[in-house]
Amino acid sequence: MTKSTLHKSTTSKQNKTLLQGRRDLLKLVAALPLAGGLSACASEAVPAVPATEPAPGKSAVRKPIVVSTWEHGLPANHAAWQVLSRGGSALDAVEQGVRVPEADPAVRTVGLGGYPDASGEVTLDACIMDHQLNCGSVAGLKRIRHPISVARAVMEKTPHVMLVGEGALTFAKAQGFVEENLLTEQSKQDWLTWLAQGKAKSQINIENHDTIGMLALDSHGHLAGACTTSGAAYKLPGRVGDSPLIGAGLYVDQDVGAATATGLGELMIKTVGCHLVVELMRQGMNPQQACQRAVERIAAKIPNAAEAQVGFLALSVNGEVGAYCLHGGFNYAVQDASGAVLTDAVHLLPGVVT
Ligand code: SD4
Repeated sequence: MTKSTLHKSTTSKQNKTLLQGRRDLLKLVAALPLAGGLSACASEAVPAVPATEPAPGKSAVRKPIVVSTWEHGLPANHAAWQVLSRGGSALDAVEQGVRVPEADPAVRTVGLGGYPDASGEVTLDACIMDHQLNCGSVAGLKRIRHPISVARAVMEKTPHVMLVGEGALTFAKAQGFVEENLLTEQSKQDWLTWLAQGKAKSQINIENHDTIGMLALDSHGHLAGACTTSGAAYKLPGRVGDSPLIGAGLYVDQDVGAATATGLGELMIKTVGCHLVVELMRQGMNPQQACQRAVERIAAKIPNAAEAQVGFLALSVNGEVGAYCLHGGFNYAVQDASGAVLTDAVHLLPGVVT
């Protein structure tokens, strides 16, 4: 990273306070009639849609550039930037970038060391997409550290888009990927604690998500995206989230731009969220406006959406960036020739939660 400007929003002490605040907030929001309550909050919290960049076609293209969800997007972007800054492809950049958190056991929501499902098995979901609608995906993949690279192999070496479960593992091994245990001691202990607590949290909630979604625009003007996760902590075995689903957790259209998502996958699946963001951009919205509109759609149409977190991140074909989330606390990393920045996304509901 040649230059790094990090804007960190919270300390861990603040986080604890905010967590309590989040719980209070959720109780409050749960008590509101959904449509009226959320739109009332929205109008207070977000007086106007801020356009972070000029409208498409009105400025020079900002490239190369790479953007990622969450703070672990910073080192991931750094790896992607090594590819982009040397004239490499967006596709190579996003694959190399997201392999960083996949291999990091400290990132508890992606790859090695990720939270397991309810049976104690780490199962991974990932997808990748290029500027020509080529895409590949794996879901419920066990014992392989880099599902994103398996997804790329599905894209490039099979006539299919998606492989799941045992078939995905068999394919990965045939491609030379090595099986290994992905359940670290820390993840195992946390899982045992969860079991001992009577499975208090059987679904994703605001504390246990942090998928990495990455979008890149290379020096040739090509877009690509990648998304990879261990999914909702302690999910039902067999549960698949949005992250490996083209259109839900990731979408790329070279005519318009790209989008990726984080949060409770069921909400993105129900709205085909990332495809929605890209289509809104096609209709003329900038990435920021499109992400906001997609979150508003989820909040307005899905009962109890406010009990979960949802965040979208988008990149236009001109290199404009936008992000928006339901609850404050979602941040995203941007890297271009001017340096690396971590930014808090604008949110629909009042308050910040982490
Ligand atoms: C899923 N969207 O499986 C993923 C989880 C996630 O940050 O963490 N997102 O639903």
